[in-house]
Amino acid sequence: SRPNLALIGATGAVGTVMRDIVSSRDDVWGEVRLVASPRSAGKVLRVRGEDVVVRALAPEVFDGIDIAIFDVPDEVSAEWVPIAAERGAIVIDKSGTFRMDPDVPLVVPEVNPHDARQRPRNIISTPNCTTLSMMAAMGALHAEYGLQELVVASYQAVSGAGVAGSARLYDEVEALAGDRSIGQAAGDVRKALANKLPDDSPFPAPVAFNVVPWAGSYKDGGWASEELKLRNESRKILGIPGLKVSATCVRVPVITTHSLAVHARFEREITVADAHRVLEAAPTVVLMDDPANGVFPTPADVVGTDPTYVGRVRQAVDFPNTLDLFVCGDNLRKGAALNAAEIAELVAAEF
Ligand code: 11C
Repeated sequence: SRPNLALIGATGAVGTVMRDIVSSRDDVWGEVRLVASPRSAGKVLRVRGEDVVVRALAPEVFDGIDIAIFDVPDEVSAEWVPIAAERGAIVIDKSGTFRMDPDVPLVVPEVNPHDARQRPRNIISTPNCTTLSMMAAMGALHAEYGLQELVVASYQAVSGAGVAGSARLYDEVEALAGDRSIGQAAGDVRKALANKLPDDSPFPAPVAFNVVPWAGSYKDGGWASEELKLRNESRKILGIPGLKVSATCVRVPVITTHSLAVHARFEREITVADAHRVLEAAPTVVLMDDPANGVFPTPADVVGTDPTYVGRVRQAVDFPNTLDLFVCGDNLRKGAALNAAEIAELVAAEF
């Protein structure tokens, strides 16, 4: 039979892409129910070519629901995911709340699909969009060459911070456009924005004409939460508890698509040709690696598409068994909605 699906957080940045993805992939669903905060209840949104009225989050919205995909803030998931699971829905949760719970699998279908079957709490988590942006590629390389260490620098798009993140970059660019005196003196971008925009940016510094070495919340030792998530989640997904990971997460003036510069050390000797062979064989990875002819992935060229793109694969000159490479992935698609939809389809196949 066809399971009934609920999308919780249907009006957010990821929710919008989620409706598009559910509408364009093979339709395996019975009812598709849209749920959001009371503020958005009553709105009419399109999904699968039909108008659906958004319902306010309440215990009853899970009645008759088999699978519920949550994309809401951590604290909303903490409260509502257990309610949905107790009422019989299998929950796929995008928040950070349950990802490291040993009784909750953290799943990337290309890497650890079998983990989705062990879900004692009726909850499956889907990873952080930064972690996800490299998982299909790194999982494929790990399967053959055994990953030991990852050093990563991220170049994260503003839509990782939701609708407000994208709105802020558009507003900043508009506020600064045409002023060719800007970006030449310390603090001038900040000052120009302070005169034109409210002081309510989701980012701790101007993001237009700038890069911001911070993503997420403050953690002990000066780490940003995104950097620790990248470490902990990579270990769990790949099933390598001792994987050495160090990351620096940076926000850049890109609307959507996260990029990562990855320095990866393997157990076995690996050449660029080896990596090309593995990545070309990985069904959801696209290799774009011909830099002599200007071929490498950039966010502007991959946004709105599903695969993980890899380029700039090089053998690290001074490090044995080590590659450097550049990865791009749409943070709202594979980084969020698409991965959740793929997990939901894995579960739906059990019905
Ligand atoms: C960002 N990756 O780009 C974040 C947003 O743990 O799912 C998602 C946070 C998370 O800001």
